[in-house]
Amino acid sequence: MPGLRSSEKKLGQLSGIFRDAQAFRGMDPDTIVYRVWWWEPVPGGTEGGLFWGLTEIQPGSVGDEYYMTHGHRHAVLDRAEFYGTTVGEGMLVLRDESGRSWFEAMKPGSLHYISGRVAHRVVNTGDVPLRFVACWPSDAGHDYQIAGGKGFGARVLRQNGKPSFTLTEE
Ligand code: S6P
Ligand code: ZN
Repeated sequence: MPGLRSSEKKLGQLSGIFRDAQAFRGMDPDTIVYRVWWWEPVPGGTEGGLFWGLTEIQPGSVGDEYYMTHGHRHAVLDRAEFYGTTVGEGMLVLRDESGRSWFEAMKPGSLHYISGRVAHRVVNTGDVPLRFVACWPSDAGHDYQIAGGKGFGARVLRQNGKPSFTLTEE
């Protein structure tokens, strides 16, 4: 099908994202953290079209911080997005322009509406690959600057064997 794409994100491409730099340096940079398959039925930038994607995040952690996506907000700021979880458990970490950070629990069947202007990142807190589908406008684009290791104001860390959403000063 024309417009079908895929990409994989390896640990080495997520430098600066995880808090424990020492643990990060001790890991294999070729380890795949997540993969994305998506369909662009119209060219990127087309007004009025939609893209559809599937993301699969592996279980794992860097130190006590669970594997997660890089995170972004949309380049065209007011463009929203839907996420729907199909397999696994995780947390959708969100941050609005005022700097308020919060999360939504992800589990099979959970649906999430991400308003425009809100940065979004997904964390796999479970023992199996976390899969979610996404639908977003074809002219949304991506701005990855917000998440250059900082910018979300929150981290999901394993504490006493359980995921804990922790606000940070970053
Ligand atoms: C696109 C949508 C997802 C992410 C994917 C990977 O708007 O939010 O398809 O691109 O989950 O995350 P990231 O932060 O590396 O783009
Ligand atoms: Zn997005």
